[in-house]
Amino acid sequence: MPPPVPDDPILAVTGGVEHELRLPLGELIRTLPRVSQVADFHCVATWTATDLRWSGVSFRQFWEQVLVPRCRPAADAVAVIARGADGVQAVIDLRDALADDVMLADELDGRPLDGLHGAPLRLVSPGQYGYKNIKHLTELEVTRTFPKPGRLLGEHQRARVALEERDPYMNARLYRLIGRALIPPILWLNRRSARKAT
Ligand SMILES: Nc1nc2c(c(=O)[nH]1)N[C@H]1C(S)=C(S)[C@@H](COP(=O)(O)O)O[C@H]1N2
Ligand SMILES: [Mo]
Repeated sequence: MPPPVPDDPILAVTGGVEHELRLPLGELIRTLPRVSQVADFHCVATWTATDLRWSGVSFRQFWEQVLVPRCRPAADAVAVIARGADGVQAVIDLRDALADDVMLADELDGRPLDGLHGAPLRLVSPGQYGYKNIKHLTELEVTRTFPKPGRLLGEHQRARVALEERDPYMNARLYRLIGRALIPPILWLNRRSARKAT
């Protein structure tokens, strides 16, 4: 179940900053120029959604025009931990977060994001696997070190699709084989729950 969207959603900036910030999403969206892009989306478990039109604001513009002047992040900051309202989080290396195509998106295919795909705001980083694209984004924690990834299905520090950085420890080809083998049972479970819901 997607987490409920509060009446006055905010994006908090915490951690390695001089001033923490709780920014209402309305203000975030009004402050920065609107951008959009069409991109493919790759889940690490091997499925891909093609030609998605995202719109919102650029993460780099948010960083440069809002976060840096208002929060003053530590000079040695290396990453942000993006957190969703459902408690799911991902570490985004600043080298990836500040790429041209990383967005804070509030619309998908011309409509406001729905609960399934991350309402009200989502981090979109098409160059990285889906698990870095945090939905229901509520907090960005600035960090000065990289947390150690978990051993089982751990989070790769970069998770760049082009380099097939699926997992910090497991060989990418083995990961891909396991992911593909799991598609049929997952489809079956999906269809079964869709049937039950109707
Ligand atoms: N908040 C939150 N964000 C999340 C997830 C999640 O469970 N919670 N799952 C991640 C994973 S693994 C993938 S592949 C994508 C799936 O995006 P979709 O649900 O829009 O297809 O969301 C990512 N972002
Ligand atoms: Mo995923």
